[in-house]
Amino acid sequence: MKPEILLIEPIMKPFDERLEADYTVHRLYEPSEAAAIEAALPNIRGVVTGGGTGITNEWIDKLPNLGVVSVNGVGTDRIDLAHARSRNVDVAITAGVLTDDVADLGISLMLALLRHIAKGDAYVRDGRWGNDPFPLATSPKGKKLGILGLGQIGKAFGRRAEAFGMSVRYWNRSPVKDTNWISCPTPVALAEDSDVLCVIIAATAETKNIVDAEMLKALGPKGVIINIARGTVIDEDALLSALNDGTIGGAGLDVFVGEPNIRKEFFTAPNTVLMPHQGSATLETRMAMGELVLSNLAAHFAGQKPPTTVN
Ligand code: 8YV
Repeated sequence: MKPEILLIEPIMKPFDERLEADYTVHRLYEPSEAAAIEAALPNIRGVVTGGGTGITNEWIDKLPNLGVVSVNGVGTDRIDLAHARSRNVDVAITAGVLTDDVADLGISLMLALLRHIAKGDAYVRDGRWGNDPFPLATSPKGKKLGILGLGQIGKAFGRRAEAFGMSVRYWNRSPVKDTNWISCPTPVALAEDSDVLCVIIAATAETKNIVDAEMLKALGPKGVIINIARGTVIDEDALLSALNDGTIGGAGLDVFVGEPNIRKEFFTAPNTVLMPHQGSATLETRMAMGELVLSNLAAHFAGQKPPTTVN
């Protein structure tokens, strides 16, 4: 008998096929499977989900024999890790394999903002070249980068920024030992000392809206903010006001509250570059993530602890 698992959001075809080969797969996103899933609840022993989707406590509690949640991502903000532990459920993530691509996307957003890439693209396509002036851009060289949340991705962003001639400082909730970069005492102090602020802090109850009106004011009218973490770590009301009234110079955003139904005000906010949550979305990284999702699941069903369990 193949073990039964619940797939909460679609996964790339090659991994879907391999799941299908090794497990009985129930697809929560397929309305036609709802009745079969209700009947199978006691048999489901594993869950596969995405970092942005997670799983609710209600669903964890509906699955009495659940032992593992294998997350296709590193964010666990949509999973109550303590609750999962209390039910003896291991939650495993795709640690390590997406670091470089997420950092690359953050750098892309930074350069796109500083060098007016999106504006330039529209300017050429609109036939304005030769008719209207185009604004001078800002060089990253010699500028100060602030990193809010110095985990693996923050460090990868910082190393890349140094290659562009930027100096790096950060704020982190706990002390970071293996770095020579300057540690700022508070998030506001970090923003005050940054030309570019990269937000890559884990989304938790404590970090909700950590980037608030005060931080944005401290970043200032020439400062730009990059968010490659989660929408919830920025107060979006404060961000939209700060963009519209020139409190800050611009924003490069890959993540938003309520994705994909984001606030329409972002469409018209000045000096913004928007991406549809694509940090880890390269073929290479998504293949590596899929492998890790499957190997974490396989480890559990082989009676081992999934290697990248986080709870
Ligand atoms: C994915 C992510 O887009 O790792 C994360 O937490 O947000 C991204 O890598 C997401 O997990 C897909 O659901």
